[in-house]
Amino acid sequence: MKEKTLKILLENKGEFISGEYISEKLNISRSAVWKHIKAIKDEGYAIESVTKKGYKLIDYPDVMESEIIKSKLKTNIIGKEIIYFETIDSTNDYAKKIAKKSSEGTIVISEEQTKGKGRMGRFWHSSKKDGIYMSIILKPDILPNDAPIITQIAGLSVVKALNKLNVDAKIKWPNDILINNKKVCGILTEMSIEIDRIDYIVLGIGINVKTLDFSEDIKNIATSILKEGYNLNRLDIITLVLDEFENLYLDYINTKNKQIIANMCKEYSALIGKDIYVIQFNDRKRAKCIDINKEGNLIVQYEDGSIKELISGEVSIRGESEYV
Ligand code: BT5
Repeated sequence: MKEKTLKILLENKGEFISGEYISEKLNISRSAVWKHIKAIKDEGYAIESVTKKGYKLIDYPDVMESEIIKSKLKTNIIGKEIIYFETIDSTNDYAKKIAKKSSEGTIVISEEQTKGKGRMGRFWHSSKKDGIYMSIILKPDILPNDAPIITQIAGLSVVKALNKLNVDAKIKWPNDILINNKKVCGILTEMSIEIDRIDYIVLGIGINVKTLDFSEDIKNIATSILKEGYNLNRLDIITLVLDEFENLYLDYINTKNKQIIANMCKEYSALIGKDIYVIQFNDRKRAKCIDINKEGNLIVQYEDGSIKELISGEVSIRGESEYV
């Protein structure tokens, strides 16, 4: 009943709700309502109580629990089911275990990861309550070859959400989100395929929100939203990212229009127009980034004038003196 009381308060944030209304709606006594409100306040929620007016939720702590996220989401499929952990090895690994029997849009989220993963077995630093570590289970009716577009859509949803919150974030092709040329978010897309169809995709998104200390190996390339001077709530970020994601994802599934995605990727690109290094195995070549094509591939021009299309997963991009 405490959860249901909280849900009513969340649905009416900023407005007074009478104790009588809550007691009638939940079929509990007024004193039970008062007890639940007290327990909710003890958890860190700011609630104003005024005689004859009732209770008004003013602010909530930065918790990521399923019901709270769901109450703020405007989505229809993404986040209908949310599985929340205080700690886990990797949300992607857990999501892969349950993907077959889960419905599309199910989210696995954790306050920390002990074995957060990047691409190709790399590590993802996931310190407790500092970031957003989540995986979305998807079952799109698209060809396996088109799966990289899901990574681009995820990158766009993070960057659009952050820009809506006035954070100047950009995409470093193909899967990093940067603030001031440092990495604030990484995306790991894993999938299971059967011959020519996708069984499921697990889309992992890691965002550094309040992290201030990064380990020695990444402290020059990594940053967090707070470190860059933006004091934002994880809950506001996650709900906005998921709302943006659902809109872009469903639009793509319905229209299969890659050009729109490519255009948005160009608009938010941290690379277009820049001189960079293209790194492949031990080879490091200077080039200028000139475009992102309809397939989502990066077009670069090397110093000898030749123009090449780069496919994600095959190359790394680095800046001349810094990360980009
Ligand atoms: C990525 O890989 O950027 C994908 C990261 C995906 C993490 C999410 S969190 C939820 C879900 N569950 C998981 O287990 N994973 C996903 P990649 O492009 O390979 O970049 C990895 C590299 O980024 C590392 O080798 C480090 O150099 C750097 N790095 C590690 N942790 C970082 C952090 N927290 N912030 C910025 N850079 C980091």
